[in-house]
Amino acid sequence: MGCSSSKPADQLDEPGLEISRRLAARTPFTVNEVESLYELYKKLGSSIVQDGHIQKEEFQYALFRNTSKQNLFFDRVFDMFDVNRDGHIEFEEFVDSLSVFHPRTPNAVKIKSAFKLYDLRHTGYIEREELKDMVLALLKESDLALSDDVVEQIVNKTFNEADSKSDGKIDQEEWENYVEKNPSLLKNMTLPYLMDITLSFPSFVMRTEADESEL
Ligand SMILES: [Ca+2]
Ligand SMILES: [Ca+2]
Ligand SMILES: [Ca+2]
Repeated sequence: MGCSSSKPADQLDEPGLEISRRLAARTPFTVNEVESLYELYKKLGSSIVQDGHIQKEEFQYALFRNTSKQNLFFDRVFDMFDVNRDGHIEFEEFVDSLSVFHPRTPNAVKIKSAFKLYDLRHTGYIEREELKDMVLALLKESDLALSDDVVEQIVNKTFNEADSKSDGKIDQEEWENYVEKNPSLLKNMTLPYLMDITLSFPSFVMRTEADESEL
């Protein structure tokens, strides 16, 4: 399947029943839900650059309502969605990546994806600095201002608990054990509204439009 075309969104081909079925077979989404996701994809993919793919700015705008804020966590989420690293999110990447956040997706899959999110420098391990950068980014996102000392304490405590082999880095296995003991770490890896996409997305989209017009 070619994905080099850059047709305007309104001329984009529908994904077709075969692709919808294939995506439904490998994700928790039904064929109908995949089709609803396509409507959302088209909408997001033409919100800034009218080429039908989701660009980084469009993705950032969809998540944060702005295109300028620097956010470490966002960069990693975008990398996670852009599997083939061509700078935009194709429809199949969109559905596959969203499916990770589905309530019915096994925790093992979520744990692996969370590990990749935290391994900011793609070294195959979560290093202490990466954990700290991540904690800082998440605190900033939630507008929590904690002193450096407190942040250091959180990072040290977390790191020492997770690094059970005490080699100064968290490997995949240590991470799995740590998350099993601290399941709240996976909270961000589940989006409850993905449970019933056909019903929830229309209202999600409408609410989004209402928010914009209030500005
Ligand atoms: Ca891509
Ligand atoms: Ca790393
Ligand atoms: Ca370790």
